[in-house]
Amino acid sequence: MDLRRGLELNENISFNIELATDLSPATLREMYVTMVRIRKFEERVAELVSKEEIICPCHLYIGEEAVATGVCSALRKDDYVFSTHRSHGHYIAKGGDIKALMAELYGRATGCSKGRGGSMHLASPDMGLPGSSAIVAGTIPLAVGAALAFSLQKRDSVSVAFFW
Ligand SMILES: Cc1ncc(C[n+]2csc(CCOP(=O)(O)OP(=O)(O)O)c2C)c(N)n1
Repeated sequence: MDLRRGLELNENISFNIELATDLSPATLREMYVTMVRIRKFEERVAELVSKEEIICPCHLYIGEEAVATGVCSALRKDDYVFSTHRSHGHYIAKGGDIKALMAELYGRATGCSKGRGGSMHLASPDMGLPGSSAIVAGTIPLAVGAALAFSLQKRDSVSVAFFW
């Protein structure tokens, strides 16, 4: 696929695609494992939804694993991410507990949101995922608010809004 197609007429747009060559083999392997972990989890969820074992609405993250993995691999535990209606991958990449995630999809009290949130309202505050919002673009003001709080606290944490 030609990624430049459609943009050729705009002379002001230039492309500077750099490979992340400074990442160590161990880091790359860890990132690959995270992507596979997300994919396997999602495939299992798809099966369970089709069998109506899981009845909460689920939006899968298949095909987007690299986005969450790449972003979260550059973050620390005390950095925040705010996630969307398609939040399983963000939760896993940020280091959330997978059993607590599955329990949440089953609506169990042991779920990461105590079984009250479901797929679209995952949270793992200890891992830097304060919450998820199914309101389109709703993560942007949340992340900006957290960034303002970090700034006022003179804390060097980063706040990320996933919004698609
Ligand atoms: C403010 C708002 N308007 C409408 C909706 C209904 N809605 C839920 S998902 C969605 C589409 C979101 O598209 P995109 O952000 O591209 O995510 P995708 O599901 O396609 O990955 C819409 C319009 C919503 N959740 N919030």
